[in-house]
Amino acid sequence: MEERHYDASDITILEGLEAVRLRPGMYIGSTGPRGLHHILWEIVDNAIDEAANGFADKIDVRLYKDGSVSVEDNGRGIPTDIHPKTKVSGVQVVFTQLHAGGKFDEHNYSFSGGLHGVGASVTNALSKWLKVRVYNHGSTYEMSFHSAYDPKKKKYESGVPDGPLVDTKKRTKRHGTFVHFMPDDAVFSTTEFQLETVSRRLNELAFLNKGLSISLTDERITRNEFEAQGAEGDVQLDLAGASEPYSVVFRYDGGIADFVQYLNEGKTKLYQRPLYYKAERDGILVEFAIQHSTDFTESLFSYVNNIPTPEGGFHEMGFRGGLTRMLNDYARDNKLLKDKDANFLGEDFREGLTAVLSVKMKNVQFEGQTKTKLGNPEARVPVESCVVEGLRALAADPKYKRAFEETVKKAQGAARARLAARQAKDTARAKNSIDSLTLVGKLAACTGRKAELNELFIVEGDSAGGTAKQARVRQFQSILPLRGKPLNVEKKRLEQVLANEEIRTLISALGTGIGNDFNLDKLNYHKVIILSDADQDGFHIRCILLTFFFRYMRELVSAGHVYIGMPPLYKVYKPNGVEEYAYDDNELQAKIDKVGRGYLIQRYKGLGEMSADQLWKTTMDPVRRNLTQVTVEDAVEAEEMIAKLMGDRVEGRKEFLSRYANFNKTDAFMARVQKKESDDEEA
Ligand code: 1YM
Repeated sequence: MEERHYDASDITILEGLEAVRLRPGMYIGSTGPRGLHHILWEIVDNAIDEAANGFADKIDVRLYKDGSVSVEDNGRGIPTDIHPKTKVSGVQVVFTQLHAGGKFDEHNYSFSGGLHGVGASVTNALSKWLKVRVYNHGSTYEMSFHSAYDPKKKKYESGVPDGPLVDTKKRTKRHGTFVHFMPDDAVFSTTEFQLETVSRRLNELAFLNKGLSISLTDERITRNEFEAQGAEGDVQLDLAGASEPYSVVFRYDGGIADFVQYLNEGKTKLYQRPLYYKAERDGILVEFAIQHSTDFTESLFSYVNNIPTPEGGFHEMGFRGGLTRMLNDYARDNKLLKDKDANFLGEDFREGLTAVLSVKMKNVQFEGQTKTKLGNPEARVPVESCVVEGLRALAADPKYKRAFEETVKKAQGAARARLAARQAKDTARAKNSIDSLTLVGKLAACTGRKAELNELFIVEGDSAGGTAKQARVRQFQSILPLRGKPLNVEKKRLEQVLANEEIRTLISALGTGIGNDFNLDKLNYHKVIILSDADQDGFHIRCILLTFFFRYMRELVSAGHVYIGMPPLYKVYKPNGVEEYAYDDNELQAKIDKVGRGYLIQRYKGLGEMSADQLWKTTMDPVRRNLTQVTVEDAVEAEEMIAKLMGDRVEGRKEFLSRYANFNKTDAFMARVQKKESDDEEA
């Protein structure tokens, strides 16, 4: 590992911590679960930076029973010497001054961007206590901070040092930084870290930082308990160490090439190893991995400084441009183009493509609806030229000859299909254009003309559709009943998708167009609400629709227009007219307690069992209903969901359904409730 001299004078100081306490949202986005995890990412980011700069190769994250969390790395350790301007240690500066960091210095080759990287001091400001240990110069240094109400000063003080940094004189050969903190429950609506969330992000970071070993230990749960969660029925696990805390290590020596392989699991690949390349151009680090499968859709996952950019931006433009340019050149040089002036379109080369693009650069600017779009125009050209250069180098290697041949062959198929479809579409358009498609008898359109206020309910089945039509407020609620299951779009080309009646009706109702012609400004409804039954069929329909939106109208999703309507699962009532609705099993017990003795339970199997009045009260009334907004925050998760649900492997689907749809659990609960009721009667 590289040696470099740093001391605390490298630190630049900007502001104090009060502001963070006063307006946490400004610094971490929210004080909900996202904000909570954000203060962990701040610390993890510093450890990742240390690794990315070549000084650390191991990071350990630990979740404790008391709700605290720690992060440790084996890097240089945060500077412990006294900062000449402030006369305090580097550690103190890092945890008490906003934006402190050598990483803002030009000569330090480090990247940070967006909300990330605002610093460890934000984490300190929003923690009840925080402890730091630095191993360096053969010794162990310690410092701690706390936040509490100071009755003398009559105000809340946050991130206050308990004393200066101390050299404990504990001799050690280790070097690195250990940070342990307790999120403040006076700040956050919840202080419970989610294993799933932490695990996903650390796994992603391990993919993005080749060779880095990231371990995660959750002391709140044993290995045995973890295994039992994912399994169906009663499982007896009695493995050695099964009562130890749950622990995993993420490490990928192939980096994003392994990531692509993981994303393509279960697909039929056109070549076995992903194509991978890494280079630096004009101060921008560019890394990509690609692999084609027999599928028809494109999945590009892009990152800037390890932060996902699902809305794309200039780096993606550069990537796509480079891919198209190089592959067209390759096809021409190898006489694979019919006529030497002809070209494939970029989309031809991207049919069935899974790609990961990771860019690292300074001064990033994030834009877009969710601030996940790279707005730096200067990123485009260097990315494009690295992609061209990288693919050329790979194509010159006989190992990859087949990969390029297969890619061009696939593009030829795509181009042929595209031309055939264009002809067919032109004919069809003349007869029955999507724009002028008549929807009489299907869509019950609302009368209002304000898209911002309008809602479109996509309802499973004609019968539930009929009830919803009676229930709605026609000024702003439109109902689109779907007959049967819409087409599974995952395994189809756009042209086949467009041939499906249900899908065409849907596109026409939304008004936006589709694919490349998609225009969000033309959207007729700012809330698009999927309303399906709470059973397996309903779940499947929901997934098909989400896949469709995700694949062909991703902006609709990323701009937050798609919602899942949540009909209640149970009505808890008494003959005297008291009634309460429960939307899940947890709520059911609460509602039973609320209604009290002598209650009855009705379980809804489908939307069709509800009266118009009930459907309105529970599911459609904006004041009382329960909507879940669909986000593409985690594109990898969405991709996995789609692959599992719509993919080739049936076992995957079964497993997923039983895990997420939870029917077994519901049924078991109903059996218990019924038993309890008869016990009550006996009593
Ligand atoms: C568990 C969290 O914070 N590691 C860490 C942080 C720093 C350094 C090393 C570091 C950085 C630099 C120089 C530099 C930080 N230092 C600073 C500051 N792990 C964790 N490991 N020497 C050490 O970037 O120049 C901020 S973070 F500001 F002091 F340099």
